[in-house]
Amino acid sequence: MLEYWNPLIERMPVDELEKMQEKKLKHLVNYVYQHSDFYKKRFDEAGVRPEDIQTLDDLKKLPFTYKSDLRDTYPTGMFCVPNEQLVRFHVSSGTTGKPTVVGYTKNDIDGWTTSLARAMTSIGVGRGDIIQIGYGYGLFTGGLGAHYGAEEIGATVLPTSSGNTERQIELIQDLNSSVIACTPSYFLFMNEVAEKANVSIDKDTNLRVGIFGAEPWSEEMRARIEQATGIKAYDIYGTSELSGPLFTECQYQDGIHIWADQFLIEVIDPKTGEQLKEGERGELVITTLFKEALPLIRYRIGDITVINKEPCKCGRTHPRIMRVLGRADDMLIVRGINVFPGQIESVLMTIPEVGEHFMIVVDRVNELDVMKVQIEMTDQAFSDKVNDIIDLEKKVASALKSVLNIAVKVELVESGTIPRSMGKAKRVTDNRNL
Ligand code: DLL
Repeated sequence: MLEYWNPLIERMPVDELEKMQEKKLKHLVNYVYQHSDFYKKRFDEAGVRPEDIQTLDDLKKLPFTYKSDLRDTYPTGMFCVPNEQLVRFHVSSGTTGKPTVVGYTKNDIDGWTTSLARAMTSIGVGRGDIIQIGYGYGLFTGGLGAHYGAEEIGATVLPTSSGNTERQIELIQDLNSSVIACTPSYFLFMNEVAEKANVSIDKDTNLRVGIFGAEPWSEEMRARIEQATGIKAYDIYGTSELSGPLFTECQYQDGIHIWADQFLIEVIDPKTGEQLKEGERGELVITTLFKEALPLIRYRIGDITVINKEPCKCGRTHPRIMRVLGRADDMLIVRGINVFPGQIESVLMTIPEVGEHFMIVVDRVNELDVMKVQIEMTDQAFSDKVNDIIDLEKKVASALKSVLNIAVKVELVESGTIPRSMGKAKRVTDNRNL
């Protein structure tokens, strides 16, 4: 049965939704102009005044904001409210530079929670479900974000956080968890640990839904997960700058619904900054329509996706984004050819002998880029015969070449050799920048 958290909003006719967006956008530009020196300066430099923004079409007159702006104004230079109005901070790990700090007012937390309550309801999760949250709790937004959404819909939360994998399996069994929320790579690892302990997620547990995100993953990986564990695997997307985890697919698993009353989305050509048409692949840009502490105007997240405004079979009228391929800066350029790690995953997951864990290693040898993919075989496919191994390496290399248009060296490694992840998986070792 189809359920909605707020049917009036979720099924609102598109023209009404757009009117609402227009009103909120006008309010937003005035608000940031008055409350943030950062935005005032940025608007002034671009020669835009709040009154220039009257329609949604005027959005393109506004200057972009970037992750580097958050870093340059570290920690709170872009905030529009004084610290005493904040109820929480989250801080990014800063693995690729200075960390970014996001502050939340009470209303910001409520808006975030509402977004997730709608999302979780749209995948048929609600009261009576036991949601085990295996995203990290703490400065990372995954744990607490999912937690608030799950409590809002009346589900029971089991806040395991990430790690302690044997105990996660025990609790799935002992407390009858019906939903698991964690990164897809961590769930694969959990399944591996369960199998070693002779526990079948499919037969020995009540798990029926997975809420997987925080990292790119492919349709082919979804097929593998669903087939191996008997659960329905849903994609969840969000970023810490926008709040944290925010949006999921609905039960039709056909794109991620972005709540248009809360966020305005565009897809642009990353080189020219021009808006692209619906259906064209480009860089996602989001404007927040409800946030008070850290509103973002035309924020260039850097994720590559496609917008789909077709009405969804579920009856929701809000636009969808199709599976996120990753950030533009996750893209590898190997001998001048663009390669997303997700493309490699898609190819590997169609080859039955290949297991779910892999590592892409890029080196520069004699001034030439060389890409190697290390993969583990599935236990069923494991063979001691050298010829079988060579044949499989050739098969995988040729499948990768036909999609990527570049020669890839394939190396089969022993099961368990590739590091497992309990959070975001690290799939690439690029030795060229060392
Ligand atoms: O990863 C928030 C989150 C937590 C989302 C739990 C979903 C579940 P950040 O650490 O700021 O926030 O990382 C955000 O991760 O820009 C994407 O590049 C990537 N990402 C997140 N979800 C997906 C997804 C959280 N479903 C960055 N598919 C984003 C592809 C994703 N990439």
